[in-house]
Amino acid sequence: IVRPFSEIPGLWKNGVANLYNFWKLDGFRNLHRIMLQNFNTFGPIYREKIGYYESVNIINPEDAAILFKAEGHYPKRLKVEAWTSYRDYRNRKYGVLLKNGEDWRSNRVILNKEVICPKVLENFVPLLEEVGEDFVARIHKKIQRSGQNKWTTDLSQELFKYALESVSSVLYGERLGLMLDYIDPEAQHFIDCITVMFKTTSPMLYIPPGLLRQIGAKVWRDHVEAWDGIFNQADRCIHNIYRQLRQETGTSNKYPGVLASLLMLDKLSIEDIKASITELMAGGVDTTSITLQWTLYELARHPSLQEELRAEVAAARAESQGDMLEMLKRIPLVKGALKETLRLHPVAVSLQRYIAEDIIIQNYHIPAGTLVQLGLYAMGRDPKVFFRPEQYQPSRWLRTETHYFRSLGFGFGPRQCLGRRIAEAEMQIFLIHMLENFRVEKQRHVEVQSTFELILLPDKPIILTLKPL
Ligand code: HEM
Ligand code: 2DC
Repeated sequence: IVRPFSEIPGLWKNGVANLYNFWKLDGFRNLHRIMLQNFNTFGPIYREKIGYYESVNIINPEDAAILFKAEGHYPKRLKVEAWTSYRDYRNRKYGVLLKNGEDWRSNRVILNKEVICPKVLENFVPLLEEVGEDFVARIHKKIQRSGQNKWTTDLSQELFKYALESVSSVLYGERLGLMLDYIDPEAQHFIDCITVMFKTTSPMLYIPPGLLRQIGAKVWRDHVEAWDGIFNQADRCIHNIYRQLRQETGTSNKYPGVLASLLMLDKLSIEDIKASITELMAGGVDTTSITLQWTLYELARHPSLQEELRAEVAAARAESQGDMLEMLKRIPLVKGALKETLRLHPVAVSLQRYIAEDIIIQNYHIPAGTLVQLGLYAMGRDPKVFFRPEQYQPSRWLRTETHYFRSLGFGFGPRQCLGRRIAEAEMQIFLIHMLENFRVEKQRHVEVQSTFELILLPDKPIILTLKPL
């Protein structure tokens, strides 16, 4: 017998009281741990209301499958009101990240062909390979300058620059020059704005931005300033390409980048293109760089695994005579390492959908229109889902262990991460170059955990030592 929605366990009756308790637990930065704890208290399904944010939370892969089967033709995530409010406030168009319904679908279908379809990979790989080589050269230089034949540092800033350089080279078909000694202060400002934008978003998940705006709250003002910085920089890059394209006479056969391809295709309005390119540029920095940072951290903690990966890369290099596209087909363990990183350190604490039809999960009835969240962080650490979840074991992704709805770091289905192919290629190429050039070590006795700033970030600086091989 199916139990009614109202009987789902959890705290959902008093949103304001729950928000107060959440705030006392420093929930704005602990969301992932609070979710984990809620699953321990209530079991594999619970209902919750914090402030004005109401959801049903699930953790099992089998339940995730039910959720995604009910996402409908126009899958819809939690509406991040801080982001839509900014655009409404400044009169800017929503891109694919924030659109919904038919408007989302028609834009997404066109973007898919230029950004995520497998055949564009051959255009991206040479561009990303060049950035990877420049990154390695930059690190060698830093090591030389240190005079110690090694470099010990927090790599975050370097990785932000690597990620921005990579995504820009793919979007614009040209380099920003962030691997050089002197970098454009505007680019650095862009990077800083993204961090602030994410950080200021999380309180506004629970307190409506409209209200915060009315009372002139600092968090809203900082958020607006951050998006302004992001849009200004993206506008500059976009205008630059637009102008070049109009002046261009002869046709070169060099890949011109995603933006120019979209402009020439002429299927989306210029305003729609600008909106989505801006989102791609902003979404392409912290996500991959943090994931790479966590991966280097795990490789530093597991030296013999690091050697195994190095051997795989060396063999792949030999077999493919250095053809990077071929190499990427021969590094299953490197790919497993990235999946393993996203299992233990996902960028997104949860995946969510407003379900399009009624469903039954854990024998509870859930009506259409409900916001259902899959606790991705909690699932990745659940011993019922992953054997010895605390162990970083890339090889688990090679074995016959079931992978059914377990590898969801980029989301699922037609609404999954649009930047997925770029992110995967960028991260794989980065690891190939790093493994071929440096041994990565870390200080002993420093345990790094996650903190929630809309995306999950390391809670303290990760200090690594790079030594040339
Ligand atoms: C959406 C994760 C990198 C752009 C998403 C979603 C996740 C995600 C979980 C939501 C998917 C869903 O609801 O099913 C990641 C991870 C990354 C990464 C783990 C890297 C390790 C990137 C990059 C870009 C990007 C590099 C841009 C180049 C986007 C966009 C969306 C999105 C535009 C919204 C797509 C839509 O609504 O149709 N990402 N992402 N992401 N991501 Fe990523
Ligand atoms: C944050 O409870 C926690 O990929 C909330 O590249 C639910 C939620 C909703 C949407 C998620 C967000 C979480 C985490 C960050 C995500 C975002 C959708 C897209 C975004 C996962 C899980 C991200 C990082 C995009 C960002 C694009 C950029 C232009 C802001």
